[in-house]
Formats: sequence, structure tokens, C-alpha cells
Amino acid sequence: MHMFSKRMLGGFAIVTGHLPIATGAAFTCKYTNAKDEISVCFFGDGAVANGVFHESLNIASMWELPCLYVLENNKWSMGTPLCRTMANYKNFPEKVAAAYGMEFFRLNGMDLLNCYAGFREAHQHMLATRKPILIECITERFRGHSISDPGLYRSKDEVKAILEQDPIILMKNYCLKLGILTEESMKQMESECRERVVEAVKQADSDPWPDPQELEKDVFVCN
Ligand SMILES: Cc1ncc(C[n+]2csc(CCOP(=O)(O)OP(=O)(O)O)c2C)c(N)n1
Repeated sequence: MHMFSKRMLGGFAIVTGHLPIATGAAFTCKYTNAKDEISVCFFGDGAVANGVFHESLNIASMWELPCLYVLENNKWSMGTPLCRTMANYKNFPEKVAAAYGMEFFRLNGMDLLNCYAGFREAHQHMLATRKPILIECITERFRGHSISDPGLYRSKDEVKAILEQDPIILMKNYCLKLGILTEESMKQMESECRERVVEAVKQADSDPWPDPQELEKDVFVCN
């Protein structure tokens, strides 16, 4: 939630707070005629009952803005199931996309290859049409919403069955079976990743604090 870079415009504590920002980034692509660029926006199923979701899709479709909206549907928003937040929730995203005249893709978010193929196609389609697309990735949540959520609304057996579908482990097993990777090369990769994370944390801890004057830099309206 707290990461930000030039090409990664941040995560936001306000559910759907980032949808207009992503839509604005898509507007920038159009306005600056950046024909090989698109804006990509991820959000959970907790966002789809919010008005900002609808406003963003509507304007993106109307103005033909190249925004790829990616709904990660894990069927829970905090401890509330989708059926209690969304009227007519079955196949809801598909219907919303149709209502705004947008292309819609449903992907198996637990299957890396399915997602790879789907995202690739969506990307190519957007480069050709410059219009927005809504992708729904059906997925699962391995833990509670946050560390303060003990997840008591799901049984241990339910969570165990979900953990067995972990796409990273399934992909790892698939690669081992095909002989693309070995147990050793996997371990090597894992330790390299761990080292990179440790290095990044060290750098973050040792970097100087920014100058407080920076707070107002690039802010156009201040009180
Ligand atoms: C506008 C707004 N309303 C309510 C909240 C409180 N809230 C925080 S997370 C959340 C649910 C988010 O659901 P989802 O995006 O599906 O994420 P998940 O629970 O699956 O992690 C809510 C309602 C908020 N942050 N912003």
C-alpha cells in the first residue's frame, strides 16, 4: 500500500481511491498520444459496489481511455462475502462491463498460465483498439484481510483446501515435472530473492529522510 514510483502510482487505503487516478493515467496516455502505453489498475471485489468504480468505467469507456481494470475477486471484502455487498452478484462484473460497452475477460487467478495468456491477449487488444477492458481474476485469499483479521468466518478445512491450490507451488511442481527447474535451482532462486529483499530493506532503513520542503513539491493546490 505504501509503495510508489514513477510508473507505479501507489496503493490507497480508501477502497477505489485509486481508480480515478488510473483512469487519469489512461487519459494521459491518450492526451500525449503514447500509443504503446496503457494504464493498469488492480482492485478487490470490495470495490465493485462503490460508485467510483462505475464512474471510472463509464468515463473510460465513453472517452476511449486505455485503462486495464483488473478485479481480483477473492469473494470476500474483509469478512463480508460478495453476496452480502452486491445485488445480483453472480457474473456481476461481466454484466457491468457489458453495461458500459467494454470488453470483458474472466481468468483463473489461481492459474499462472491462464493469467499470462489472458493478460497478453487483453494487452494486445488494447494496443490495437486503445479502449478499456475489465478483467476479472477469480482467486482465493490465503489469510484474513489483514493481521488484525483472524478469519473466523472460514473453517480450517476450507482454508486448507485453498492453500493446496497455491498457484506458486502448483507452478513450481509443474516446472519440476517438465524438468525446466530443479529443486536446487529453485532453492538458488529463493535465496537470491531473499537477498534482494534484505538488501532493499537495508537500503530503505539507511536512506536519509526526505526534506520536509518536498511535501509541497508538485502539489498544485494547497490550503
Ligand atoms: C471507501 C472505503 N470504505 C470502506 C473502507 C474499509 N475497508 C477497508 S478494506 C475493505 C474491504 C476491501 O475489500 P477487497 O478490496 O475485496 O479486499 P480484501 O478484503 O479481499 O483484501 C473495506 C470495506 C475503506 N478502506 N474505504
